[in-house]
Amino acid sequence: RENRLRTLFADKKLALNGWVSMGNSLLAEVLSHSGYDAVTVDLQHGLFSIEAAVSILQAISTTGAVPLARCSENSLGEINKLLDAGAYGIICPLVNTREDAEQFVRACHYSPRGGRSYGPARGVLYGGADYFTHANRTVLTLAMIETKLGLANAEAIMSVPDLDGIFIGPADLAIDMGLAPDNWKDKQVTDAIQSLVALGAQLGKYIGIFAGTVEMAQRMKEYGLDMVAPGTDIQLLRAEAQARIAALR
Ligand code: 3PY
Ligand code: MG
Repeated sequence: RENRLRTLFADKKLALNGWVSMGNSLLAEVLSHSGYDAVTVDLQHGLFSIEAAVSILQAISTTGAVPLARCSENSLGEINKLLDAGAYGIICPLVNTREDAEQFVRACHYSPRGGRSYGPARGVLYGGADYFTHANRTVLTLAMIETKLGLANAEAIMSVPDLDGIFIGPADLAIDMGLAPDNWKDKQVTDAIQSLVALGAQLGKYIGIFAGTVEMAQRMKEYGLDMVAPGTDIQLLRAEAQARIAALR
């Protein structure tokens, strides 16, 4: 099966990415039915482990949303399990150097392009019986740039062969710049985001970002991002609960 995120990228269309940080497959199924182009299972900040991620990936793949996962760290073992479980793309946190990016890309590709080990139990169910022959080119690899070091090394990171692109972590980046995590409007952060978007356009790489509010997501759309994740499941639930309570108090 093709990866529809690649088609959207080729057509220069913005992809909207849902974010699962609660370890419940029904919630993931509900979210995935809402019309997102992709839904990400977050193993880094989601308070659950790999077993829960499997049923969440199953829930996402009952819909047309492309199942993605954010691994908890740059680990061959965990990344291989997530791909075996049917993730069609991996977002890797805290990629700070070219070496980090090379390690990440190797974990996502079978030899000779990498060192991924074979055993795609659900990969073949989601991706098709020919999974092995196309996995290296269908699975999307996004390295997170979310530190000053990562930002300084952005061009070297983005130049790694077989890395599809980056996913910007504005909260960690703001913290590393000495700002509050939600201070994305600070010029240091917006300048960084815009320079990464320009670099992506120059190098033909995919650029995604997390945006906790609708206002931020709209601004990121204006900046020309390829993918925006407009809030986590928890953020959506809280915002809507608070809005309804405020409307009725
Ligand atoms: C960040 O903003 O640091 C993130 O990792 C968002 O997912
Ligand atoms: Mg982060």
